[in-house]
Amino acid sequence: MSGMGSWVLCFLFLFGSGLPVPIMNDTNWIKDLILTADVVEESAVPAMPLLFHFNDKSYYIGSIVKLNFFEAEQFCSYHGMRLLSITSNDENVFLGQSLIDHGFTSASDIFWTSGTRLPDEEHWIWLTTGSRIDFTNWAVGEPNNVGKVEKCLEVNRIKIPKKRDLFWGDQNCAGKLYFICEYKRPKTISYVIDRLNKLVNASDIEIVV
Ligand SMILES: [Ca+2]
Repeated sequence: MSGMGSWVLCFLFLFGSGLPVPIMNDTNWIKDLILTADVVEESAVPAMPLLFHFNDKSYYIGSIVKLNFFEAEQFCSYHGMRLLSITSNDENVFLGQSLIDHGFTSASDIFWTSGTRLPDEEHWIWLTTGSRIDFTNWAVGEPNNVGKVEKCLEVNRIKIPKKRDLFWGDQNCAGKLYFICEYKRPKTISYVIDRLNKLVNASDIEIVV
């Protein structure tokens, strides 16, 4: 079994055991995930999770598999984190530079945040905190709500190669993208590192779906 295949099965095992995770119980969704993971593997993205820190937050780059907005939030929360919120220019620049440092600058490197305007389809909020989005860094022409179905907020480094900060855009929430989780850093980061190590070390688990 390939390393990525093991990762996918590990992922399915974690979501299929323990706490109830309604979305993950959908068989068709699981088939989609496996198919998506095969595509991800072919694109040779980094095989290991990435973790970095800024002020009191730690961030995890979800680049193992592409998920929709809701699945991404579920992945983060299941693993003790939450989907990304960006509350300042400093944080936005830091994240942009971090993605550059880790090589996430290709056209396929687009990441879900927890930003959405689903509640009233007008005002943007961070879903995970309930806070209104005050600081923004929309790219020119965004948010453009193409097809009137773009209700969730993605970030990427595609269109501003000479700047360090993140480009923001609205996107269809059902789209499959990478994602960034965040975690309020405790006094020691050992808890987060321990959880990620468990994810990595569990890669030999085999599950029959
Ligand atoms: Ca858009």
